[in-house]
Amino acid sequence: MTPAPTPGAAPATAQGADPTPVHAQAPTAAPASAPAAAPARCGHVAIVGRPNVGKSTLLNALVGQKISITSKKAQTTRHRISGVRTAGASQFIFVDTPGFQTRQLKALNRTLNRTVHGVLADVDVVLFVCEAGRFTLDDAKALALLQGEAMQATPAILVANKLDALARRQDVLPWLRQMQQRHAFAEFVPMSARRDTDVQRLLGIIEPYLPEQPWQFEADALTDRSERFLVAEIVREKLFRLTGDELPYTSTVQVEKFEEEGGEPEGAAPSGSPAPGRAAPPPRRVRIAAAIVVERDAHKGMVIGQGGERLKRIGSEARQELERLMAARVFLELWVKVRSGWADDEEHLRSYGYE
Ligand SMILES: Nc1nc2c(ncn2[C@@H]2O[C@H](COP(=O)(O)OP(=O)(O)OP(=O)(O)O)[C@@H](O)[C@H]2O)c(=O)[nH]1
Ligand SMILES: [Mg+2]
Repeated sequence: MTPAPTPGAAPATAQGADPTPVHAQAPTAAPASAPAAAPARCGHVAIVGRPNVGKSTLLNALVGQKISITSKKAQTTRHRISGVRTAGASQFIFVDTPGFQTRQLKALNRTLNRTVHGVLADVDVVLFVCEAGRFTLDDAKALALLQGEAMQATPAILVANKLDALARRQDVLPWLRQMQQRHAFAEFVPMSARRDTDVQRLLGIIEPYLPEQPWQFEADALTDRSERFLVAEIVREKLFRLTGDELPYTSTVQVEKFEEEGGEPEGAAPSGSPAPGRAAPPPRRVRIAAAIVVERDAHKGMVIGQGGERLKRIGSEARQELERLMAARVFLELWVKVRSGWADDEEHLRSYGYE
């Protein structure tokens, strides 16, 4: 791991990360430096598992702000994204990963798996997420990742998620005993990423596994990714949520323009309420243009919808969410572009930001 600056210092730019990390909108009351009593802790916590078990939902809950997109469909997350939570003297750097792919091995899926492997190589603790009471062949393949030699020394915590959806709660104990046989997990946490008390309890369970070392991000940092990256992700989320099953696998989003009109520069922490006696700064305005890239002409029609209705709705939902996240007035222009074979072409994948 790279040497870290002292708590409160400027954030280190993680390898491959965007240069302008997003910060909490209202800086928390957390101290600029860790209290002297407790030693500063800081560590990377990977969140891994098969697709659709709730990894991104969990990341957002742990961070306390939505930074990673989620949907009912598998293969929602396609990039490594870090979410930062600083509480007391401890800084948690959670790393969300794409669901480990075990089926079609297109270039895109190989890329997703490479991302998972890359993350695991350099973390202090792993959250292995599955659905409480269920353990499928795909879970087993994802778990095998933790059983390679390189991972032997890294503690792994079993997160048995979606406990709220389990019909017979009494089944969870015998199931946990079976899980104990499958891997030497350091902790077993049956929970729901949708319940705040469960999420807070999980934070407490993870904390002792963070090494004692200075923080790597400022106390109010939320993610290592830039607003520009989050724009592409949020548009992709609306696309996933508002279109049929086939589309997600064959589409991606490319931000072609991101321009500030006055106000604060890109990446600056949005300001809270102005100091008494001072005029409020002019509202921040951001002009964004993004292309939805699909593989076939037929898909283009699916995205645009009857009379352009669907594209309009994708744009309007994305814009509303971006305005909240960026505390800005957002002008979002979207269009659809056909690039056949992009998901099976390593060159294209790189140009769209896949690692
Ligand atoms: N009932 C219930 N549903 C949940 C819970 N956590 C997540 N979900 C739902 O599970 C679905 C998948 O969630 P995601 O967070 O996108 O899953 P993921 O593991 O990140 O998926 P990929 O990125 O595709 O690998 C979404 O519809 C979530 O709302 C939970 O605790 N209970
Ligand atoms: Mg995800």
